[in-house]
Amino acid sequence: VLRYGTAKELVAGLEVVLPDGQVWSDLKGLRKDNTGYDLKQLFMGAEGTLGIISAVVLRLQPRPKTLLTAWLEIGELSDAVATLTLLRSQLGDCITSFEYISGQALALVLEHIPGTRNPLTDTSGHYALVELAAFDDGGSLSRDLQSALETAIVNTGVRDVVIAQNETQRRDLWRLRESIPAAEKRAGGSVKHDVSVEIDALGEFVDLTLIALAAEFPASQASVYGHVGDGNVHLNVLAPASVSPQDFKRECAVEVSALIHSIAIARGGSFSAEHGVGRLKRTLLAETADPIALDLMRKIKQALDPKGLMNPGKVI
Ligand code: LAC
Ligand code: ZN
Repeated sequence: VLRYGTAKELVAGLEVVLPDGQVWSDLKGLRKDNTGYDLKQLFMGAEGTLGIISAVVLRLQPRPKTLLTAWLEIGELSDAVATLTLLRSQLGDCITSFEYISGQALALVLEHIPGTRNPLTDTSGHYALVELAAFDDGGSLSRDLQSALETAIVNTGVRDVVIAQNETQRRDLWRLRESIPAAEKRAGGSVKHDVSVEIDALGEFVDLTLIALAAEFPASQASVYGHVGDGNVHLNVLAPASVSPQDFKRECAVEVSALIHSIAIARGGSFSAEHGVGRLKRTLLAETADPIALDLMRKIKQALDPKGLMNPGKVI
């Protein structure tokens, strides 16, 4: 997303089977086309409630030749945002990933995922995984990255850096990030969230939410990680050590989510940055969406699927 845009931005054409059986097709793949409404955007993210997508034209990008991957220890989450801003100003748009990993999330991975190893010494800090793409052997980008990281150590709270020296090390770093959902599951499961706020507000939002969580649900554990470059974090909440994960989820999931979503929404954020609405968040959408937006969505649903055939009970 950081470099190439969201999936929605990378779709250049769609073919859709409509609820009445007609097939709407626009697979020309034009980069520019301002002839009327952008119909394809209606069907993306509609979760199958307006039609069934049966073909897609994707905008492709050349595959980079070299990937440079670094694991950073930072002082706090807002340092991740500042560091990303700094790296972008020095390195441009070659940054393809910038993921945040809280110490708690890392500790879960190291405890529950066999074969994982901490690249640094402890798990008490905050971490970021950065990846850059080059279209040559990466020699000059590597030098630029090192100098940018030196600036980041002085200016934006970076405390320590590990740079992958080969593909195995690169995969090992990514595994630490990508195993977090599996580690949470092995720890008994979590109450999951997928929130986004305006990127500069991300650090403050997470700090505030963690304070509110600690006050309302003492000793609950937060596993925070995600796509800092997109302003999107997963703020997942695990049971206190003294409570069984099943009991915690049964008794507290609704209130925990209400708390986190209310803080995100109050800050102009989203309660579903990437995973959609489905059944779970349908009521939340109805309760919190802008009334004009909701009215438009209902009219579109009614116009395209008056019999309510498509994926009933989802989204709207
Ligand atoms: C992730 C999934 C949960 O970021 O969105 O790992
Ligand atoms: Zn995610």
